Order: sequence, then C-alpha cells, then structure tokens
Amino acid sequence: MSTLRQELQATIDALVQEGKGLLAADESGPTIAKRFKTVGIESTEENRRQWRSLLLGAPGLGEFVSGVILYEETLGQKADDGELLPRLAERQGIVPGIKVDKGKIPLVNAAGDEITQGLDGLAERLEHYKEQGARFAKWRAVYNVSDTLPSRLAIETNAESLACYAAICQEAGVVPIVEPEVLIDGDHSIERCAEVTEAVLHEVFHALHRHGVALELMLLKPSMVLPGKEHAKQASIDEVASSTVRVLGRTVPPVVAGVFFLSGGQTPEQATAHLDAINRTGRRPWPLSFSYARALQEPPLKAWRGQSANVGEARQALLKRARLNGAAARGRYDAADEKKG
Ligand code: 5MM
Repeated sequence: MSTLRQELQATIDALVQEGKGLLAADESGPTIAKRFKTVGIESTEENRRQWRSLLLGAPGLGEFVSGVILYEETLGQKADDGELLPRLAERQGIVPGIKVDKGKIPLVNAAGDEITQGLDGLAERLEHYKEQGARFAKWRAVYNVSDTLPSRLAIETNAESLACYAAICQEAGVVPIVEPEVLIDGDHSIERCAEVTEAVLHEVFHALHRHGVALELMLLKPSMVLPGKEHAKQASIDEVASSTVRVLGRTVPPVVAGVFFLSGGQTPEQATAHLDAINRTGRRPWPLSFSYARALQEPPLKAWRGQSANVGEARQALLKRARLNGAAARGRYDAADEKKG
C-alpha cells in the first residue's frame, strides 16, 4: 500500500468506530452568528473561541465522538490554558477536520438553484490546514426542493465540484467528506425528497467515479429522506428510516467507508430517533452514524448562553446528546433515556 493510501486509511480507521460519530462545529461566520442570536450571544471572535473550547473540552467527549469538523478560524484558536483547539481535540481522541468549501452562490441560468464555491487554491489551502492538524475535510453542496428544483444543471454541477474536491483532498492525504444536502425547507412530500436524493446521490457517485476518487477512503454525509417541514403529512420514524436506507441502497456503493448523516433542521430528539431506526433496519454494507451540528449543539448552546458559570451544565447537555447518538449509531437508543440526565 502506498504511503498516501496508508495515511488516508489511518484517518478512516480513526473516524469510523462503532458507536461513535462526528461533531460538526464548522459553522461559517453568518451561520454561527445566526445560532448565537437565538440565545442572545454576540458573534465575536472571543465568544466563538469560548464556545468551541467548551465543546472540545467536554470531558469524555471522545467516547462518542471520533472526529470534529472545524471552521478555519478555530484551527488557530486556543483554549484558556493556551492549548491549540485542534490539539485539545486530539488529546480527547478526536480527529480534527476542516470545512474547506467557501459557501454557496446562485447558479447562473438556473433560478432557485445554488452552487458551492472553493476549488481555486484548494490544494495549497489543504497543505496549510494539514500543518495546523486537520486530517479530513468537508464540502457541502445544497439542493433546494420543489416540483421543478433542483434542475439537472444543479445536480450535475454540484456533483462535479464535490468530486473535484474529493480528488484534490485524497491527493493531499486528507480524507474527504462528501456532503450533498437535500434541504428540508418547503412543502414537498417524502416521496419527492426520495426522488431528489436518489438523483443527487446517483450523480455524485457517477462523478466520484469519473474523477478516480477511492470510495473506500472517503465518507458520505447525506441528509435523511424526510418530508419538507411545511408538508401537511409528516412521516413516521419508520417511514423515514425505510425511505432513507432504500435510497442509500440504490445509490451508495458498498465499499464507501461510512455514512455520517447531517441533522438538517430536525430536532435533536428526532435526529437521534431516526438514526436509531435506520440502524435497526437490518444489516447494511456501510456503518451509519451521525455528523450533526445543530442536533448536538442546540441543547448545550441553550444551557451556556455565553455565561462561564454555565459551562459545566452545557457540557453535560452536549455529552448527553453525544451518548444518545452513540447508542443510536449502534441501533440501541431508548427514548426513555431522554428523561435521564
Ligand atoms: C448541513 O449543515 C451541516 C450539518 O449541520 P446540521 O447537523 O445542523 O444539519 C454543517 O456541518 C454545516 O455544513 C456547517 O454548519 C457549515 O454551514 P455553513 O452554512 O455556515 O456553510
């Protein structure tokens, strides 16, 4: 095995562990400002440092979380004791990763569709991120859903960018997480979400193949198959689980090293219950776990509210969600445990 493949395989082995998932803490400036605003915190560099130190310093987080996706700024920030945050993650047994896309813009000549930017200079940026401790990366493509969206152009253009990004990462010895997110916004049915997700994933894997990406050395971060949040008929937990595994089964090659779902606007409890039900549907070729931002961070953020006196309580809230999602990744979550501390 080449040294490059060995390096990628070692990172995959560290990330894909039974009963563990990923913490997405890679909100860009505007997104973290939106999250902070819900609890009345101003998004200053110091507040972001304190928040991310709180998350990464939660004692025992590494028992349920194998990797953390960071935002560029966080790679250079330090905890109160002066330890760099990526080092703090490593000391907890958590592999640091980095969001490398540069956000989305409207796709020209495709009203309502969006495309993600960030390929220019990516190879050079990855070198720098690696020096700062990042061993894996993440790129998110976003698909709006309606009767007519996303267009073929959006599906093909985003797949091409995701595949280009993944190939550049592997060349640099950085494990790529490929994140195609079919949005929950809108009034579409679960069937429409399934149709769109199947088309999107099919195109993504076609592009990954064209670009020579080693599927066994990458991770997929998809959305679950859900009805739009404005849809009149919400789906049962079992419907979500069966629709999700059916679409993944039709589109994701068995050799892919792992599937780590995003939470996408579900409540923390829904995201856990759905992951658990997905893992109870039977034997699947890939490990199925979590890579949640909001579904892990909402309860601790509400507990913290920017007050140092609340750090302990906030960490307990984070550890609780991490533990319950760790159980769900094994298909052993019990909703009764929501009531326990
Ligand atoms: C979909 O967002 C990703 C997963 O978060 P949720 O579990 O809350 O759905 C997340 O990693 C996202 O990519 C980052 O928060 C960055 O988002 P922005 O919009 O700031 O690029």
